[in-house]
Amino acid sequence: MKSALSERRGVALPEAPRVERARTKHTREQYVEGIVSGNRGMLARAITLIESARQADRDLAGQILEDCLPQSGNSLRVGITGVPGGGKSSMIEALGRFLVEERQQKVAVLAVDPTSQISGGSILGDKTRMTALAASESAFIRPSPTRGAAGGVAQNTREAMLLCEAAGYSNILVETVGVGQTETAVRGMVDFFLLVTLAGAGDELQGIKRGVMELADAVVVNKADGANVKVAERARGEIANALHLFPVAASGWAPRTLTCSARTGKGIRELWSAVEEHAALTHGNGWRQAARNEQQRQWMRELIEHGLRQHFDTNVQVRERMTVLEREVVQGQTTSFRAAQMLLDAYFKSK
Ligand SMILES: Nc1nc2c(ncn2[C@@H]2O[C@H](COP(=O)(O)OP(=O)(O)OP(=O)(O)O)[C@@H](O)[C@H]2O)c(=O)[nH]1
Ligand SMILES: [Mg+2]
Repeated sequence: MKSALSERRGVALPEAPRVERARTKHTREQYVEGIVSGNRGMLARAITLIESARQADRDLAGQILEDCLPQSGNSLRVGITGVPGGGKSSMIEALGRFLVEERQQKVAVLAVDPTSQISGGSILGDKTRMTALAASESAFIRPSPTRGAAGGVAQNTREAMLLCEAAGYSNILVETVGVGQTETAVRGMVDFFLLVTLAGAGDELQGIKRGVMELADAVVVNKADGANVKVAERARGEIANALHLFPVAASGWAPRTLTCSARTGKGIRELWSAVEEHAALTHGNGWRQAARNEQQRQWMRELIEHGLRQHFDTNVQVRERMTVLEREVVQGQTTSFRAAQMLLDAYFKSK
Protein backbone atom coordinates (compact mmCIF):
# COMPACT_ATOMS: atom_id res chain seq x y z
CA MET A 1 0.00 0.00 0.00
CA LYS A 2 2.70 2.37 1.06
CA SER A 3 4.87 1.61 -1.92
CA ALA A 4 2.02 1.86 -4.42
CA LEU A 5 1.18 5.28 -3.11
CA SER A 6 4.77 6.37 -3.19
CA GLU A 7 5.26 5.15 -6.69
CA ARG A 8 2.30 7.10 -7.92
CA ARG A 9 3.92 10.14 -6.42
CA GLY A 10 7.17 9.45 -8.17
CA VAL A 11 8.97 8.41 -5.03
CA ALA A 12 10.69 5.09 -5.39
CA LEU A 13 11.20 3.34 -2.11
CA PRO A 14 14.56 1.73 -1.64
CA GLU A 15 13.18 -1.08 0.48
CA ALA A 16 11.93 -4.55 -0.33
CA PRO A 17 9.32 -3.70 -3.00
CA ARG A 18 12.14 -2.59 -5.30
CA VAL A 19 13.44 -6.09 -5.67
CA GLU A 20 10.02 -7.24 -6.82
CA ARG A 21 9.77 -4.47 -9.33
CA ALA A 22 13.22 -5.15 -10.69
CA ARG A 23 12.11 -8.66 -11.53
CA THR A 24 8.93 -7.64 -13.26
CA LYS A 25 9.57 -8.62 -16.83
CA HIS A 26 9.59 -5.86 -19.39
CA THR A 27 11.46 -5.80 -22.63
CA ARG A 28 14.16 -3.29 -23.50
CA GLU A 29 11.73 -1.65 -25.93
CA GLN A 30 8.98 -1.40 -23.31
CA TYR A 31 11.33 0.28 -20.87
CA VAL A 32 12.62 2.75 -23.43
CA GLU A 33 9.17 3.56 -24.73
CA GLY A 34 7.88 4.01 -21.19
CA ILE A 35 10.73 6.30 -20.20
CA VAL A 36 10.65 8.44 -23.32
CA SER A 37 6.89 8.87 -23.00
CA GLY A 38 7.44 10.14 -19.45
CA ASN A 39 6.07 7.15 -17.52
CA ARG A 40 7.42 7.63 -14.00
CA GLY A 41 6.84 4.03 -12.95
CA MET A 42 8.94 2.77 -15.83
CA LEU A 43 11.61 5.33 -15.10
CA ALA A 44 11.72 4.20 -11.47
CA ARG A 45 11.95 0.54 -12.51
CA ALA A 46 14.75 1.27 -14.95
CA ILE A 47 16.72 3.04 -12.23
CA THR A 48 16.17 0.00 -10.04
CA LEU A 49 17.80 -2.07 -12.77
CA ILE A 50 20.79 0.28 -12.73
CA GLU A 51 21.14 -0.24 -8.99
CA SER A 52 20.57 -3.97 -9.12
CA ALA A 53 23.28 -6.37 -8.04
CA ARG A 54 22.18 -8.91 -10.65
CA GLN A 55 24.27 -8.95 -13.79
CA ALA A 56 21.23 -9.62 -16.00
CA ASP A 57 19.54 -6.48 -14.66
CA ARG A 58 22.70 -4.48 -15.19
CA ASP A 59 22.99 -5.69 -18.77
CA LEU A 60 19.42 -4.72 -19.49
CA ALA A 61 20.01 -1.36 -17.81
CA GLY A 62 23.00 -0.81 -20.07
CA GLN A 63 20.89 -1.44 -23.16
CA ILE A 64 18.15 0.88 -21.96
CA LEU A 65 20.72 3.57 -21.28
CA GLU A 66 22.16 3.19 -24.72
CA ASP A 67 18.75 3.66 -26.32
CA CYS A 68 17.95 6.63 -24.09
CA LEU A 69 21.24 8.40 -24.65
CA PRO A 70 20.16 10.29 -27.79
CA GLN A 71 17.25 11.76 -25.81
CA SER A 72 19.42 12.84 -22.89
CA GLY A 73 21.55 15.90 -22.23
CA ASN A 74 18.78 18.47 -22.48
CA SER A 75 18.57 19.49 -18.88
CA LEU A 76 20.00 21.90 -16.42
CA ARG A 77 21.97 19.81 -13.95
CA VAL A 78 22.42 21.35 -10.54
CA GLY A 79 24.32 19.84 -7.63
CA ILE A 80 23.52 20.94 -4.09
CA THR A 81 25.87 20.40 -1.22
CA GLY A 82 26.38 21.95 2.17
CA VAL A 83 26.59 21.64 5.89
CA PRO A 84 24.50 18.87 7.48
CA GLY A 85 21.09 20.21 8.39
CA GLY A 86 21.74 23.38 6.41
CA GLY A 87 18.53 22.94 4.50
CA LYS A 88 19.59 21.24 1.27
CA SER A 89 16.50 19.08 1.02
CA SER A 90 14.23 21.97 1.97
CA MET A 91 15.88 24.11 -0.67
CA ILE A 92 15.47 21.43 -3.30
CA GLU A 93 11.82 21.27 -2.40
CA ALA A 94 11.50 25.06 -2.65
CA LEU A 95 13.40 25.20 -5.96
CA GLY A 96 11.46 22.24 -7.27
CA ARG A 97 8.12 23.79 -6.42
CA PHE A 98 9.17 27.07 -7.98
CA LEU A 99 10.08 25.30 -11.21
CA VAL A 100 6.97 23.14 -11.28
CA GLU A 101 4.43 25.71 -10.13
CA GLU A 102 5.75 28.94 -11.59
CA ARG A 103 7.72 27.76 -14.57
CA GLN A 104 5.61 24.72 -15.41
CA GLN A 105 8.77 22.69 -15.87
CA LYS A 106 9.60 19.14 -14.87
CA VAL A 107 12.06 18.43 -12.07
CA ALA A 108 13.91 15.30 -11.08
CA VAL A 109 15.59 15.05 -7.70
CA LEU A 110 18.38 12.56 -7.15
CA ALA A 111 20.71 12.02 -4.23
CA VAL A 112 24.23 10.80 -3.86
CA ASP A 113 24.45 9.24 -0.46
CA PRO A 114 27.20 6.73 0.19
CA THR A 115 26.13 6.42 3.81
CA SER A 116 22.49 5.61 3.24
CA GLN A 117 22.99 1.87 3.51
CA ILE A 118 24.39 2.22 6.96
CA SER A 119 22.30 4.98 8.49
CA GLY A 120 19.21 5.03 6.33
CA GLY A 121 18.51 8.33 8.03
CA SER A 122 18.71 10.69 5.13
CA ILE A 123 16.40 8.62 2.96
CA LEU A 124 13.69 8.89 5.52
CA GLY A 125 14.44 12.52 6.08
CA ASP A 126 14.23 13.46 2.43
CA LYS A 127 11.02 11.59 1.90
CA THR A 128 9.30 13.44 4.67
CA ARG A 129 10.82 16.80 3.78
CA MET A 130 9.83 16.83 0.14
CA THR A 131 6.21 15.89 0.51
CA ALA A 132 4.76 18.81 -1.45
CA LEU A 133 7.11 18.34 -4.35
CA ALA A 134 6.65 14.58 -4.30
CA ALA A 135 2.91 15.05 -4.74
CA SER A 136 3.43 16.92 -8.00
CA GLU A 137 2.89 15.15 -11.29
CA SER A 138 5.84 17.05 -12.74
CA ALA A 139 8.35 15.86 -10.18
CA PHE A 140 10.31 12.66 -9.85
CA ILE A 141 12.16 12.05 -6.62
CA ARG A 142 14.67 9.29 -6.15
CA PRO A 143 15.93 9.68 -2.62
CA SER A 144 19.02 7.54 -2.76
CA PRO A 145 20.74 4.72 -4.58
CA THR A 146 20.80 1.49 -2.63
CA ARG A 147 24.28 0.26 -3.36
CA GLY A 148 27.24 0.74 -5.55
CA ALA A 149 26.83 -2.42 -7.60
CA ALA A 150 28.49 -1.28 -10.80
CA GLY A 151 30.61 1.74 -10.14
CA GLY A 152 29.48 3.20 -6.88
CA VAL A 153 26.53 5.39 -5.99
CA ALA A 154 27.91 8.30 -7.98
CA GLN A 155 27.83 6.30 -11.15
CA ASN A 156 24.31 5.09 -10.46
CA THR A 157 23.26 8.69 -10.06
CA ARG A 158 24.91 9.69 -13.32
CA GLU A 159 23.07 6.97 -15.17
CA ALA A 160 19.78 7.74 -13.43
CA MET A 161 20.26 11.35 -14.50
CA LEU A 162 20.47 10.36 -18.16
CA LEU A 163 17.27 8.34 -17.88
CA CYS A 164 15.50 11.27 -16.20
CA GLU A 165 16.57 13.50 -19.07
CA ALA A 166 15.24 11.03 -21.60
CA ALA A 167 11.97 11.12 -19.66
CA GLY A 168 11.79 14.86 -20.25
CA TYR A 169 12.95 16.24 -16.91
CA SER A 170 14.49 19.53 -17.92
CA ASN A 171 15.89 20.22 -14.45
CA ILE A 172 17.87 17.73 -12.43
CA LEU A 173 18.69 18.56 -8.83
CA VAL A 174 21.26 16.34 -7.16
CA GLU A 175 21.61 16.47 -3.39
CA THR A 176 24.94 15.52 -1.94
CA VAL A 177 24.69 13.67 1.31
CA GLY A 178 27.77 12.86 3.31
CA VAL A 179 31.15 14.46 3.20
CA GLY A 180 34.41 14.37 1.33
CA GLN A 181 34.57 12.59 -1.99
CA THR A 182 30.87 12.86 -2.71
CA GLU A 183 31.17 16.57 -3.34
CA THR A 184 33.81 16.14 -6.00
CA ALA A 185 31.83 13.29 -7.52
CA VAL A 186 28.71 15.44 -7.75
CA ARG A 187 30.68 18.41 -9.08
CA GLY A 188 31.78 16.06 -11.83
CA MET A 189 28.26 15.39 -13.03
CA VAL A 190 26.50 18.76 -12.91
CA ASP A 191 26.60 22.10 -14.71
CA PHE A 192 26.07 24.23 -11.64
CA PHE A 193 27.27 23.52 -8.12
CA LEU A 194 25.53 25.17 -5.20
CA LEU A 195 26.89 25.30 -1.68
CA VAL A 196 24.32 25.78 1.08
CA THR A 197 25.63 27.18 4.30
CA LEU A 198 24.38 28.89 7.45
CA ALA A 199 25.26 32.02 9.33
CA GLY A 200 27.43 31.05 12.25
CA ALA A 201 28.03 27.55 10.96
CA GLY A 202 31.32 27.90 12.81
CA ASP A 203 34.91 28.37 11.79
CA GLU A 204 35.49 24.67 11.87
CA LEU A 205 32.78 23.92 9.34
CA GLN A 206 33.75 26.85 7.18
CA GLY A 207 37.28 25.47 7.20
CA ILE A 208 36.14 22.06 6.02
CA LYS A 209 34.13 23.73 3.33
CA ARG A 210 37.00 25.79 1.99
CA GLY A 211 37.90 23.20 -0.61
CA VAL A 212 34.25 22.85 -1.54
CA MET A 213 33.86 26.60 -1.70
CA GLU A 214 36.34 26.63 -4.56
CA LEU A 215 34.09 24.25 -6.48
CA ALA A 216 30.95 26.33 -5.95
CA ASP A 217 29.22 28.42 -8.60
CA ALA A 218 27.09 29.97 -5.88
CA VAL A 219 27.12 29.98 -2.11
CA VAL A 220 23.76 30.54 -0.45
CA VAL A 221 23.29 31.36 3.22
CA ASN A 222 20.03 29.62 4.09
CA LYS A 223 17.57 30.15 6.93
CA ALA A 224 17.62 33.90 6.35
CA ASP A 225 14.27 34.32 8.02
CA GLY A 226 12.88 35.63 11.30
CA ALA A 227 15.59 36.92 13.59
CA ASN A 228 18.22 35.45 11.30
CA VAL A 229 17.96 37.86 8.39
CA LYS A 230 20.68 40.26 9.52
CA VAL A 231 23.26 37.68 10.53
CA ALA A 232 22.64 35.80 7.30
CA GLU A 233 23.30 38.96 5.28
CA ARG A 234 26.48 39.59 7.26
CA ALA A 235 27.64 36.02 6.67
CA ARG A 236 26.94 36.42 2.97
CA GLY A 237 29.14 39.51 2.87
CA GLU A 238 31.98 37.66 4.55
CA ILE A 239 31.71 34.79 2.12
CA ALA A 240 31.64 37.20 -0.82
CA ASN A 241 34.88 38.74 0.45
CA ALA A 242 36.47 35.33 0.78
CA LEU A 243 35.39 34.33 -2.71
CA HIS A 244 36.99 37.43 -4.20
CA LEU A 245 40.33 35.99 -3.23
CA PHE A 246 39.90 33.00 -5.52
CA PRO A 247 41.11 33.29 -9.10
CA VAL A 248 38.40 33.83 -11.71
CA ALA A 249 37.14 30.55 -13.12
CA ALA A 250 38.10 29.61 -16.67
CA SER A 251 34.44 29.77 -17.64
CA GLY A 252 34.42 33.46 -16.86
CA TRP A 253 31.79 32.97 -14.16
CA ALA A 254 32.26 34.77 -10.88
CA PRO A 255 30.63 32.77 -8.06
CA ARG A 256 27.54 34.40 -6.58
CA THR A 257 26.65 34.77 -2.95
CA LEU A 258 23.04 34.95 -1.87
CA THR A 259 20.82 34.62 1.15
CA CYS A 260 17.56 32.76 1.09
CA SER A 261 14.97 31.00 3.15
CA ALA A 262 13.92 27.59 1.97
CA ARG A 263 11.14 27.83 4.52
CA THR A 264 9.49 31.07 3.34
CA GLY A 265 10.70 30.85 -0.23
CA LYS A 266 12.35 34.26 -0.08
CA GLY A 267 15.38 34.41 -2.36
CA ILE A 268 14.53 31.21 -4.24
CA ARG A 269 13.66 33.07 -7.43
CA GLU A 270 16.92 35.03 -7.28
CA LEU A 271 18.82 31.84 -6.67
CA TRP A 272 17.37 30.24 -9.77
CA SER A 273 18.12 33.40 -11.75
CA ALA A 274 21.77 32.91 -10.89
CA VAL A 275 21.58 29.33 -12.18
CA GLU A 276 20.02 30.57 -15.40
CA GLU A 277 22.54 33.36 -15.85
CA HIS A 278 25.32 30.86 -15.45
CA ALA A 279 23.65 28.59 -18.00
CA ALA A 280 23.33 31.45 -20.49
CA LEU A 281 26.94 32.52 -20.05
CA THR A 282 28.45 29.04 -20.28
CA HIS A 283 26.19 28.02 -23.11
CA GLY A 284 27.14 31.11 -25.05
CA ASN A 285 30.88 30.82 -24.58
CA GLY A 286 30.99 27.08 -25.17
CA TRP A 287 32.16 26.34 -21.66
CA ARG A 288 29.22 24.16 -20.69
CA GLN A 289 29.75 21.76 -23.56
CA ALA A 290 33.48 21.70 -22.91
CA ALA A 291 32.86 20.95 -19.24
CA ARG A 292 30.39 18.19 -20.08
CA ASN A 293 32.85 16.67 -22.54
CA GLU A 294 35.52 16.67 -19.88
CA GLN A 295 33.07 15.05 -17.46
CA GLN A 296 32.49 12.28 -20.02
CA ARG A 297 36.21 11.69 -20.33
CA GLN A 298 36.58 11.58 -16.57
CA TRP A 299 33.64 9.21 -16.30
CA MET A 300 35.18 6.86 -18.82
CA ARG A 301 38.38 6.78 -16.79
CA GLU A 302 36.45 6.04 -13.63
CA LEU A 303 34.59 3.19 -15.28
CA ILE A 304 37.85 1.70 -16.47
CA GLU A 305 39.39 2.01 -13.02
CA HIS A 306 36.33 0.44 -11.47
CA GLY A 307 36.30 -2.40 -13.99
CA LEU A 308 39.97 -3.16 -13.47
CA ARG A 309 39.59 -2.97 -9.74
CA GLN A 310 36.66 -5.35 -9.76
CA HIS A 311 38.53 -7.80 -11.96
CA PHE A 312 41.50 -7.65 -9.63
CA ASP A 313 39.44 -8.05 -6.47
CA THR A 314 37.54 -11.06 -7.80
CA ASN A 315 40.63 -12.81 -9.15
CA VAL A 316 41.02 -16.16 -7.39
CA GLN A 317 44.81 -15.98 -7.08
CA VAL A 318 44.54 -12.51 -5.58
CA ARG A 319 41.76 -13.41 -3.19
CA GLU A 320 43.64 -16.42 -1.88
CA ARG A 321 46.66 -14.35 -0.94
CA MET A 322 45.05 -11.05 -0.05
CA THR A 323 43.96 -11.92 3.50
CA VAL A 324 47.29 -13.44 4.42
CA LEU A 325 49.31 -10.57 2.97
CA GLU A 326 47.09 -7.97 4.57
CA ARG A 327 47.68 -9.57 7.93
CA GLU A 328 51.42 -9.70 7.34
CA VAL A 329 51.45 -6.01 6.45
CA VAL A 330 49.48 -5.10 9.56
CA GLN A 331 51.81 -7.17 11.74
CA GLY A 332 54.87 -5.63 10.13
CA GLN A 333 56.09 -8.93 8.68
CA THR A 334 56.21 -7.54 5.20
CA THR A 335 56.06 -4.11 3.62
CA SER A 336 53.05 -2.64 1.84
CA PHE A 337 55.20 -2.23 -1.23
CA ARG A 338 56.27 -5.87 -1.30
CA ALA A 339 52.81 -7.19 -0.60
CA ALA A 340 51.27 -5.07 -3.33
CA GLN A 341 53.93 -6.25 -5.76
CA MET A 342 53.24 -9.90 -4.89
CA LEU A 343 49.52 -9.47 -5.40
CA LEU A 344 49.99 -7.70 -8.71
CA ASP A 345 52.40 -10.43 -9.83
CA ALA A 346 49.89 -13.10 -8.82
CA TYR A 347 47.23 -11.25 -10.79
CA PHE A 348 49.24 -10.83 -13.97
CA LYS A 349 50.58 -14.40 -13.85
CA SER A 350 47.05 -15.75 -13.65
CA LYS A 351 46.21 -14.04 -16.92
N1 LIG B 1 14.11 28.55 9.79
C1 LIG B 1 14.43 27.80 8.76
N2 LIG B 1 14.59 26.48 8.91
C2 LIG B 1 14.91 25.75 7.83
C3 LIG B 1 15.08 26.33 6.55
N3 LIG B 1 15.43 25.34 5.68
C4 LIG B 1 15.47 24.21 6.38
N4 LIG B 1 15.14 24.42 7.67
C5 LIG B 1 15.06 23.41 8.74
O1 LIG B 1 16.35 22.87 8.96
C6 LIG B 1 16.27 21.47 9.21
C7 LIG B 1 17.14 20.70 8.22
O2 LIG B 1 16.63 20.89 6.92
P1 LIG B 1 16.93 19.90 5.73
O3 LIG B 1 16.32 20.47 4.52
O4 LIG B 1 16.60 18.52 6.08
O5 LIG B 1 18.51 20.03 5.67
P2 LIG B 1 19.55 19.10 4.89
O6 LIG B 1 20.73 19.97 4.63
O7 LIG B 1 18.91 18.44 3.73
O8 LIG B 1 19.87 18.04 6.00
P3 LIG B 1 20.70 16.67 5.85
O9 LIG B 1 20.37 16.09 4.50
O10 LIG B 1 20.21 15.84 6.97
O11 LIG B 1 22.14 17.07 5.99
C8 LIG B 1 14.80 21.12 9.13
O12 LIG B 1 14.29 21.09 10.42
C9 LIG B 1 14.20 22.24 8.33
O13 LIG B 1 12.84 22.47 8.64
C10 LIG B 1 14.90 27.74 6.42
O14 LIG B 1 15.04 28.34 5.38
N5 LIG B 1 14.58 28.41 7.56
MG1 LIG C 1 18.85 16.37 3.18
